[in-house]
Order: sequence, then structure tokens, then C-alpha cells
Amino acid sequence: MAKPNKNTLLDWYRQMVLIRRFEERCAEIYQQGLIGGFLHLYIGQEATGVGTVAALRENDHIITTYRDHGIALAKGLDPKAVMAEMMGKKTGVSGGKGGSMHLASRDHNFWGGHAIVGGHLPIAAGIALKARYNDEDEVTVCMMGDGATNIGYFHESLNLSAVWDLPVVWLVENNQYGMGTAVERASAADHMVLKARGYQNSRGEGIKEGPRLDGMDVMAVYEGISEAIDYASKNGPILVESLTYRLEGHSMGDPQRYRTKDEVEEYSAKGPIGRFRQYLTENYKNIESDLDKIDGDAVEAVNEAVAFAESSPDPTMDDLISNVYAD
Ligand SMILES: Cc1ncc(C[n+]2csc(CCOP(=O)(O)OP(=O)(O)O)c2C)c(N)n1
Ligand SMILES: [Mg+2]
Repeated sequence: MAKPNKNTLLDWYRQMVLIRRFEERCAEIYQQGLIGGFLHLYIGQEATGVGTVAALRENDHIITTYRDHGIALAKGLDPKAVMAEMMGKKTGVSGGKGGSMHLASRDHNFWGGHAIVGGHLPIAAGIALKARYNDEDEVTVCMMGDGATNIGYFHESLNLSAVWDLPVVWLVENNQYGMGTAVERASAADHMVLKARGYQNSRGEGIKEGPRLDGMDVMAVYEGISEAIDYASKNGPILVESLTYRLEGHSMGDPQRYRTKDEVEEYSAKGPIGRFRQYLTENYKNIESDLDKIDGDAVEAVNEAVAFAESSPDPTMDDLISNVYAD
């Protein structure tokens, strides 16, 4: 694992700030009716997404849930095309036919953006099977929520990954809630990584029970996921947990009666961006001006993205029926 240098750390900060500003703007324009459908914000969870994407090697794959904007931007998809997708425009990353929950880019080995809870886990197993079958050193990182670990797809996919010894990192983003349901109300296992044990044989072989990472610390996530990818590439499947917190509602319009304002404020005070900024200012002299410039550039990039998306055309009737079936 390469130790991140100052420029790398600044780039992670840039990605986290871009994601935050991008989503704050999405929330605003959603209220104005410019974004349709559901909108699930990643605010609070940026360190997990950015640290994970940073750990991917060139040919590795990543796939995630409907809470996907952060992964798309960290993966380097153009914010303009991502914003256009949010607004259902032809210039969007999915041609305007997917929207917020279905961002994807084959060129980036980013396989989406999936609306059905757990529905992408079998797809992740399939991507990993392709690598195993062809003897290619490619690891698939499959991100999911804590709630997804209670669904049938989780069992099917983890079981097969152990039976077939697939190079996959199952990464649970434990943000403490699945919609309005706290983890302990829905899951028998309190630590998500314990679920690996159901996919081990009597000799302890199978899915490795991985670490519980501090998902609010981008550097801890980067290190933990780098090690997990290395493990998966050499040995097979591993289950990792990232402890994080969703600072906004489940999706837009969530009255959030299942948690207190104090709880949200407590996590907000130790949010991943402020914490990382503090680390950088304490460890690198005169870095403030770099950070301030990044902050300003992020606002600029989001303004440009909105302008681009607003002036982009809608998909046509022909677009509606294109790419429905493979040629
Ligand atoms: C199969 C299925 N059941 C229910 C839903 C509705 N639903 C959308 S998100 C969600 C909660 C998932 O929680 P979690 O996996 O913890 O992810 P988080 O939203 O916290 O990121 C539910 C129940 C769905 N999309 N798909
Ligand atoms: Mg959750």
C-alpha cells in the first residue's frame, strides 16, 4: 500500500468537499423540482467513499447502492454529466434514463448505482466470478448498507463468494439506520462483520471476518480497504465494516422521528470533512490557502455542473427505447 503524500491527501480533501457541495446543491434544486424521483444523500459518509475509491487498484471494480453520488464523483466521473443525470438529461452519465440512483460508468469500472436493496450483491459476485474464471487479478468492492445485510441477496451472494472463492470485498457501510430502523432493531448481529462466520467451514475457511473501520476517517478507510483488497486478491472474499453516520435524512422529505437532533449534532461536530481538514492543518504548514482554494473550486465546479445540466436537452422518444436490449 502506497503511503499517501501531501498531494494525494489534498486530492482526497478535494473529492470530499466536491461531494458535499454537489449534494447540498442537489438538495436545493430537488426542492425546486429540477430533480425527480428519489434523492439519497451521502452527506456524512464521504470519508468511506473517498477512502474506498482511493484504495482501488487500476483494474478493480466497484459497485454500490442508490446512495451513489459520492462514489461516482470520487471515481472521477465528470460532475457535469453526473448533475445532468440527476436532472434526467440526455447528457447524463446514463443518458438521463437512470437518475440519482443509477449512476454508472463502464469506463471507470463503476457498475452503479442500484435501487433495490441488496440487488447489486449477486451482480458483484458475477463481476468477481469473471475475474476468477479468467484468472485476472481484479478485485470487486461491493458496498452496501447495514440494512442490506438482512436481505436474501446477501446470503445468496456471500455464500457463493465463499463456495467459489471469489476476489470480492463485501463492504458494509454501517450508518446505524436502514431508513428509520436502527441496526439493533433489525439485525441479530450487532457487528456486521460477524456475519462472515456464517460463510466459514469447520476449518475456518471461507469469508474472512475483516475489520470494523472508522468510517469517518478517510485515511483509516484507505488503509483498511487497501489491506482488504490485497487479501481478496490473494485469498478470496472478505467482509469489512465501515462505521459511519448519515447526517441527512434517508432520502428527501424524511421527518427523522427515529433519532434526536442531539444525536445528529454530535455526529455533525465530528464529521469527516472538518476532521480531515483539522488533521491537514495540524500536520502540514501553510496548507490553509490550498484548502481554501479547493473549497472555492468545488463551488465553482458545482455551479458549472448545474449550468451544463440545465442547458442540456432531454432524452428523445428514440432514446427511451435505445439500450434496452443488448445488440
Ligand atoms: C428490496 C427492497 N426493499 C425495500 C426497499 C426500500 N428501501 C430503500 S432504502 C432502504 C433501507 C436500506 O438501508 P441500508 O441498507 O442500511 O442503507 P442506507 O440507506 O442506510 O444507506 C429500504 C428499506 C428497497 N429499495 N428494496
Ligand atoms: Mg444504513
